[in-house]
Amino acid sequence: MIKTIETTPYADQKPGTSGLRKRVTVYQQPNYVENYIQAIFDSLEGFEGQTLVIGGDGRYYNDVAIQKAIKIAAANGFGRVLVGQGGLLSTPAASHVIRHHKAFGGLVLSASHNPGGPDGDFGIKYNVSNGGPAPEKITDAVYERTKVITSYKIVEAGDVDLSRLGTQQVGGMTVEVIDPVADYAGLMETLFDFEAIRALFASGFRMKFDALHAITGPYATEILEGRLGAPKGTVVNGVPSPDFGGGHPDPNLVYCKDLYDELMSADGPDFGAASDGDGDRNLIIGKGRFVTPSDSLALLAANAHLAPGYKAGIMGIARSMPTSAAADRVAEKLGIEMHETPTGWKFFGNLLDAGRVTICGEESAGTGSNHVREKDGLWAVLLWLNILAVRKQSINDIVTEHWATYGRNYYTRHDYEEVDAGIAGQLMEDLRASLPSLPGKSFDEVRIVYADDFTYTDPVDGSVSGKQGVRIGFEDGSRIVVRLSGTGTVGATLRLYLESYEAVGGRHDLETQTALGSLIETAETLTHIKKRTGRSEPSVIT
Ligand code: VG1
Ligand code: CO
Repeated sequence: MIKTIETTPYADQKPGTSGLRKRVTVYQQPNYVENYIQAIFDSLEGFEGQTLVIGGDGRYYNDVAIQKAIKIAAANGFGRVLVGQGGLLSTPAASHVIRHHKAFGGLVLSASHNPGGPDGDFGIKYNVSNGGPAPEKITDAVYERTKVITSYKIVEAGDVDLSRLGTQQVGGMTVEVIDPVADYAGLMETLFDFEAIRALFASGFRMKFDALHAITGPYATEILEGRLGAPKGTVVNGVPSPDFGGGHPDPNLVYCKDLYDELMSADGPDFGAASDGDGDRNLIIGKGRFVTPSDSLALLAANAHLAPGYKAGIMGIARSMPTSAAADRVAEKLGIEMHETPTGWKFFGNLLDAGRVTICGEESAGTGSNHVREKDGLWAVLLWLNILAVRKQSINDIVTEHWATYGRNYYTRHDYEEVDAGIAGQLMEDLRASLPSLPGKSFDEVRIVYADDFTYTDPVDGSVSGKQGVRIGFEDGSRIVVRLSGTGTVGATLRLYLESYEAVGGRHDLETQTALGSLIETAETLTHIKKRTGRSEPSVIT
């Protein structure tokens, strides 16, 4: 029985960088989930009888939201829902399931690297038929719809048993509960040389993968320990928990400090890795060497041909604007296209669909390829393993050789979290207003050559996205970027990105914060972030 329920709009359902992320308590308001999902369906056309994929990272409220989503999908006329067992699907696996089963789209329920639990965050993101996050054209339409919505449709039915594999019926729609890992693991086997990686583990190579009590646990356990023969215990914190074991599922050096310390010790493992809440980010640490995400993108692009899935070479590389230019040097050497896009994976979709790029990455620990339309944490780990199995060198050697060939882009990001939104907004406005006066000025005897607010014109469909972050570039290739986060749920988060280039033959062994010391000071002079926020230090340095 389909029921139409009257509702009133919420004013705050504007999707950010990656879907609608809010506190769980916000989502628990009457009809909050229902309004948003109905607004998504109202903004789409032609899904009658089609397949919708639903899955999430298992965080608190996942189960409640999924039952609602299934019943609203049935009432709106979808023909079939594919849902991961237990409601689980990592973000890259959801992307693959959408593509593999030719679904119309999918709902990915996650707040990614944000903490979970009753006081944590929740999120809903809509992905389109290519498996990628909906483009701005759709997210803008959804937001407009949420502001005027007056009713939603839902079937009256009992809950679906998400623990049972196989098909069930909900109000005339088929719901198929699928193994969340199988399709994805199968895809990985087509891309990488599992035999070579098996031999690497058999030779005594030791690895530690920290799933941070989040979604990659089942995937990493099946693939690394199950199919690749890594010793039991290689995967730690491998059982997803609704509040991520009370932790912060963000794979950076702050929240993975223990893993980092282990890798820096002489008797630690050869390789350390971690992924975030929804499985699309990656942290890569070799013995004695942390690999920055920007460097990792460049290294993976330069070595991808060593894996079977990329043996014909890559078509091009894309990186988000704040990501360091290390990958640009690889593209130049390979003679392939290089693209600079705004922050957020949705901007890579068109380039990947058009076959113009094969590998994409962001400084925020996101790397991926044309195998899906999301960034993919475990994919990056497996590509690293494949490269290590072929090159038979340590990560440290591979990284330092790379710098010797291409030069080194020193890079860091300073986050100021939960800043007063008014102060942060005003700071950005004032900074923007100061931009025209900056070119030509010198700091530490280095001249500013450009200062702008990044505008992206999509080379495939011509769509234009403005105000994507302030960038100030210097004549020696160094760069300061400032933007406001679009994934936070409390106040505002200011992100300051700093980069400098040390050419081939230069000093490649400096500590990052030291190497960037004078640029960090210049950034404060130009932005007054510390002064205006009253913070003496960033909340997180990555
Ligand atoms: C952040 C990152 C961005 C990433 C986004 C989603 O966005 O900077 O690179 O694509 O999170 O990642 P923002 O707007 O807060 O800077 V995930 O793993 O949270 O889906
Ligand atoms: Co994520």
